[in-house]
Amino acid sequence: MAPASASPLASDLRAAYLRQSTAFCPGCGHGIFMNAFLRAAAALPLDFDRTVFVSGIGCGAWVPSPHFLADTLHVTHGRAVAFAAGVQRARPDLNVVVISGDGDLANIGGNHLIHAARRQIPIKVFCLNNWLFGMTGGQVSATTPRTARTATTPAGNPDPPFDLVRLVLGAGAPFAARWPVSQPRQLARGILHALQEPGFAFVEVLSICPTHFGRANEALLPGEAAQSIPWRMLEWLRRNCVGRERAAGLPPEERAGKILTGEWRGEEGWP
Ligand SMILES: Cc1ncc(C[n+]2csc(CCOP(=O)(O)OP(=O)(O)O)c2C)c(N)n1
Repeated sequence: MAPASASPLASDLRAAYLRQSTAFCPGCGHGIFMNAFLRAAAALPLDFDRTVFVSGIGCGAWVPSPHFLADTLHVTHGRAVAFAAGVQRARPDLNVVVISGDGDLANIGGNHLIHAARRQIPIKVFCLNNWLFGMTGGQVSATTPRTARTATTPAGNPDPPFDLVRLVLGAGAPFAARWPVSQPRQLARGILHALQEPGFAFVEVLSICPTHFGRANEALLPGEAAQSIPWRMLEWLRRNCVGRERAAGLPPEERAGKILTGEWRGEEGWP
């Protein structure tokens, strides 16, 4: 199934792995993740005929289903990890890959996520974190940054967000990674490493939702025109994400408020 070239064109990837083109909003970061995922899949190669993709409900959950040319389970909201654990138990010979959103995996499905990490169930979980519930109109989620405006926190979110990498490592995950869609090469490499892991692996993908998050939080994004929100969000990610190795050498005042990116092994403990 894998395209012949080592660095395939997007059109080769589409032909090899997708049923149809996507219906994401203009500027949505989920398409960048899909591209990075398919590049990692082609590089391995990940045999789509021996892979089951599981997703819940939400925009992120639409990445594998209906798009991927593979067996997909598109299940009830929040239950993707539970279904995936069942598939893995019944068919340990298959690769089981979960792709879903932060609301699906960290709000309604948060309990399943931490227990899958604790039990080190050998599934790969990719969380598309766009900082709110995108599909239902932009409500606050467990990863919405403090003070950010959403449909349900118009005066700013009063609560602190989960750090999903810390959460799963604290629960016992042997591998976790975090990369933004503004760094697609590092993201693809992180996805590849997660897919190569023999046990439970988790990747937090910092995606962007210009339609709901960007429009509600223009004040956080320096710049002028509303139509430039997608690239301003990517710029914001570029400025505010810092690799864990670089962060280790920064003075505390420069590190404060930055989002740590990179890959972590469970035995290292919390980042
Ligand atoms: C049991 C249940 N509760 C609520 C909903 C409504 N609902 C559908 S998608 C969604 C949130 C999706 O957010 P997220 O997982 O972050 O994905 P995104 O759309 O942002 O990619 C909610 C609350 C539902 N479908 N089922």
